[in-house]
Amino acid sequence: MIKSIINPDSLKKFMALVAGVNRIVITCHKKADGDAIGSSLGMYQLLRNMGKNAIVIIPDQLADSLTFVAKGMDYVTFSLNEVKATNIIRNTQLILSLDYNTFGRVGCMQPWLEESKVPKVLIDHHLDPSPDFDVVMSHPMISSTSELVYRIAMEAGWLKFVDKRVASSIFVGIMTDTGNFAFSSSYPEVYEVMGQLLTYGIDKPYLYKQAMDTVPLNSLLLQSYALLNKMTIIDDAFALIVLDKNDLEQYNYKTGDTERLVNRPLSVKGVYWSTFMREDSKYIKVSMRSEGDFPVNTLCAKYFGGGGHKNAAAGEFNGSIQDAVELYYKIVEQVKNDINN
Ligand SMILES: [Mn+2]
Repeated sequence: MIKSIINPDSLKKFMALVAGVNRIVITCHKKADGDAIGSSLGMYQLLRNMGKNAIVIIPDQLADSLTFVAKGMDYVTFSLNEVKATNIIRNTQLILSLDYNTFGRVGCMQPWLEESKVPKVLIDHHLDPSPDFDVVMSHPMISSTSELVYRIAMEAGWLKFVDKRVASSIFVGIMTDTGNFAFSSSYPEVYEVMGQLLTYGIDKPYLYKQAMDTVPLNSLLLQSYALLNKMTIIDDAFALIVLDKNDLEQYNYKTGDTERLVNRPLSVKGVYWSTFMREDSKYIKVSMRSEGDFPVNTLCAKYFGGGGHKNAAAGEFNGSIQDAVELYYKIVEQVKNDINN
């Protein structure tokens, strides 16, 4: 039995909003991951099956590795089609915000969403939802926003509108956000949801292969190079990988090519904190992963203006890659002091 978790009042409000409108915009965070695009497209297809004119707008270009999720479905990329996207936002009757907790996460779309006067609904599993939403369904204990979309469909009585496309999108979101059930999935109900998704005839081996085990050759080579030449391990416990502009150019870097690289050092025995710094065009992108009780979201919030989950977080650094690395070593000293005290 999958228990109801959505606040009944929020669910009722959400259902009333959906019932009262036709045009619905679904948005997710920039650099969409499997859960962001999976939950958005799952919700899109669900609402389409209910006869609603739903549209997904993503802030920036979807990584090649995730385009398979959208097979047979449609979405608009804001950064590539700003006129069309802003027109849709201007004319929508309802905005759904999936897999992010604040409009600061949608990049260039932020002012358009903030200025819109239509009701806004948050469906998310990150901590600390911002108060900018009319309805909030925020569940940090749940594996993924995709799982939440399924639970909302279930609790709203909309399961008759779930089909293979909806189920496949949701499946990809749960699988990717849990690292194929390695983390954030230590409760029975996530498997009950999975079991129900299988009844819609999804192609599990195909979706696994696409989502978890397919990379472009240059990505494989870049990640091999990074581990071999650009990784430092401190005290057998902390790992740092740094890729600068030259490294990225040398391997013809495209968005998504360093996906999951930050996780790799954690497979070394004893390493429980991994940091990856990448010199992007506008800032240094900082990603952190950890194991156990070591909270990387607080580090990313304190030093890199970011946040996330306890074991997976990210932020940005404005300055040179050298300065970012210098700051990292200061954080390491601080962390060591905290551990010793
Ligand atoms: Mn997520």
